[in-house]
Amino acid sequence: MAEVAAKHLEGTDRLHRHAGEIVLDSSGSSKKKKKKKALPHPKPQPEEEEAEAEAVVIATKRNEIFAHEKKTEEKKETKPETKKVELPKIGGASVEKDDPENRRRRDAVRDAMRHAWGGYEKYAFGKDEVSPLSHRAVENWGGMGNTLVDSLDTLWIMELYEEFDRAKEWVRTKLHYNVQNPISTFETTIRSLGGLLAAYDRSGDAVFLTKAVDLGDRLLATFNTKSGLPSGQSLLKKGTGGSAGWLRGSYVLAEVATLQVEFRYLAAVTGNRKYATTSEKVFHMLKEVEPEDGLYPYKLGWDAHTNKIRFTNTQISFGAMGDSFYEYLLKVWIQGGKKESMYREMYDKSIDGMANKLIQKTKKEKLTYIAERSNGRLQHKMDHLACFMGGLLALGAYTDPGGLDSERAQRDLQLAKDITYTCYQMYKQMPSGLAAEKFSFGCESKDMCPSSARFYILRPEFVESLFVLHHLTGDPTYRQWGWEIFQALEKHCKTDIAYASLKDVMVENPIKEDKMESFFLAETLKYLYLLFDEEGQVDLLEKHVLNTEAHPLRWITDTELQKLAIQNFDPQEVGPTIVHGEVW
Ligand code: DMJ
Repeated sequence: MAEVAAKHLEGTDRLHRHAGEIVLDSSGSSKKKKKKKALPHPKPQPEEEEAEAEAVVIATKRNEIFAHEKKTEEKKETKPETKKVELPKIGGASVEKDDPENRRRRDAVRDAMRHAWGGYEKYAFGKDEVSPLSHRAVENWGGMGNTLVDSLDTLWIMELYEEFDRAKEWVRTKLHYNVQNPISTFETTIRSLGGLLAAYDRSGDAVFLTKAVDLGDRLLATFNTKSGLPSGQSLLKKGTGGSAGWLRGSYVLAEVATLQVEFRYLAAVTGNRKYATTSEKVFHMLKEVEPEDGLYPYKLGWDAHTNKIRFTNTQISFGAMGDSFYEYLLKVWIQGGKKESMYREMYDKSIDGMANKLIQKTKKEKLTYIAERSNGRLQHKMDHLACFMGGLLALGAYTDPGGLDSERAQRDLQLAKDITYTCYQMYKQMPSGLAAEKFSFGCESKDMCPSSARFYILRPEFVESLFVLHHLTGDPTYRQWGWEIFQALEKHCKTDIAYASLKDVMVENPIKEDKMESFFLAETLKYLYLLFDEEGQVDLLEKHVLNTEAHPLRWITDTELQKLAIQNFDPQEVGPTIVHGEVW
């Protein structure tokens, strides 16, 4: 173990030196200006080949490496129709450009961010979270400034540059990753690593990259397991990983397969392919055990006899535990310039499986939902979490290699619209106008009803789909729905200093709970802002990929991709560099 840690730290120091060489200006605080320009991005610093080969004994096969509002306040409940869209409208706002009402709504979302950030800055600056009712500062993420780091690119996108500069100064002087307690590898990757990388991508300020390299190296150590699957928990200070006791040694599908967008970007900007090859190996292992219908049970184990993944349950879900695995199949493919066909093929197979086996419609209202499956039997329920699928399916349709007019793309676009309409009803049918955590279908008197989990924790998935669908189709209905949600948030969740979760959305005046997750600032408010924004700050078809925490990262260039690629993946040869795993 000592050897492992020493080796790990050597690698970290070396990378720090690289990052150190490319620091441009991370100290100066800029004055407020209309549009802050990103610093020119430092050139990637290629790592010495030998040292790299020593650090990562993994090779990755790639199959073909190079191979949207109405101007009136009138509420409508129109179900967007599927019609063939001739040309994708990037930032569909173009059809309603310069609409003052639209700008007013965008600015209202920006005021909400100012309010939430203001409360955090006043009462909990640099702490993981602020409690929106008691004003307490909470360190529940190991003390890594979770809310601050997760909010950086939202501040930048909303042009809240003074706030951004103060946050950057905290990152530069106070942020460290000598975290003692076990933290979630997945959550830390998507929130902290993703947050730092998007801040770097927007601003070009190397302070964020330096911190990201430090964090990335520590997180990378969790891949040092017998299988090469990353441990669910990380001990960042020691540079080791372990598994949470309740999992009894199993891995969670979404946790092991929602790290790759972040690590690939880190590889591209540092020129160090170890981040890409180590994390991408997971997808290759999953490919080896791909189910016929492309639907993966969400608990995984490692079979030491076959040297392959084995499934340790039968539960299929596009909600909790499974969701973002399917998301990253598509996004990794898009991130690499749509060249690595294995990822797109896996995505398409899974979506075919979903469309053929899990998609259901309710009897009366004809609401489309994605059922779950266990032991081969359908379970008629859907998590709020699965509402991101509207946006994902639309993105998959607009990028379909067969074209948007193809049968598959049209099927997926229709599904995207239908699922998003169901999610809209999940909000609209609740007395509070905000959705519960989980829904059941085919209830006694109704088509759809919240299950026992009636709380709302400021989740973003529905507004995520609204943003993506509006961005791609330009249909103003999605803006109208987003404005309705925003008003419900203002009415029920706003506190004197921030925004609070709700205990039960089934009552007209829900009780607030003393909790504001960082994803409210990172995702919910960002998606709402982008939904009304006309500046085209995010371009999903040409330039950006959003990680699962809504952190936008530019695509990897062809040259970068070539450097990251290692041909001739041989699973027998790519055992772990270090065998280690702790169970807590
Ligand atoms: C976020 O951390 C991410 O969107 C993740 O993929 C799912 N859960 C939360 C938001 O609900």
